[in-house]
Amino acid sequence: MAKKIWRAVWISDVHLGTSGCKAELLHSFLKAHPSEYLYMVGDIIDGWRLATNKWYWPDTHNRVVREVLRKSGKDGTKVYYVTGNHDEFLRDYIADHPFVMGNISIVDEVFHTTSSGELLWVVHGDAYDGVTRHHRLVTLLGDMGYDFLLWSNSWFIQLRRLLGLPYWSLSKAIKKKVQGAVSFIYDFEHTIVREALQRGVKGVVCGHIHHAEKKRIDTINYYNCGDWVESCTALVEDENGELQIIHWAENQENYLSVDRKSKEIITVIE
Ligand SMILES: [Mn+2]
Repeated sequence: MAKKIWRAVWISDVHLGTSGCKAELLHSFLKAHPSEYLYMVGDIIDGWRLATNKWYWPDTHNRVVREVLRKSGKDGTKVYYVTGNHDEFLRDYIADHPFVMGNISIVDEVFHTTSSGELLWVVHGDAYDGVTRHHRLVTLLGDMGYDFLLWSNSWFIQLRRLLGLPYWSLSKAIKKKVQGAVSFIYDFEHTIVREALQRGVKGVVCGHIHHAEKKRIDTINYYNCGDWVESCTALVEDENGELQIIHWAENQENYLSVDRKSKEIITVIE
């Protein structure tokens, strides 16, 4: 039986070049979802890491790149690489005109028409969060990881005890952070929807906040691709123009082999 060809596939926040990237799962997802259009909605290659000399590039990351190139060639998939804040180095190359090489285009934003005729605005979204743009250091620190936070916290608690200071709860601090994240997500979604309304589109597809979503806000269909650092989610459009979220890590045989230690505590604002 021939494989189903999806009309469009959207992925974002892959962060190739970091150890957190679930490249093997992404590779198997891409292989299983041939499509007419493939939108890579920003933060695909993590250029911030490149700049910090902590560059990490195993063969699994090459396989993802090769699979995308193979699709654009053999399958004839139209590939759009939409720039994000972690791959902002690409924005310099396309400042004057979009970069086009065969079926691959690098753009800051792009419009997609679903097979049911809905016009969607496709953009990474970092320009609309109001936090990350000014807190690059915070997100870089976030990469240092949850384990480190726990480790340093135990030292911190001992130090406080030595100094006769009252106990300081890590879990309380995290809860506070999560509450902050909820309002951060709310602000992001409503800001980008306002922008979408101004553009006269029916919906917006974005990424950036690592939180897959499909919902209606005002009159706009809001879609977020999620990420391939933690949730391993993507958006797909079927032949009727219906978009759905795919949770690829769930029910995958190789799920347990995936390194789950690399959870990033501040991943939500990346
Ligand atoms: Mn981003």
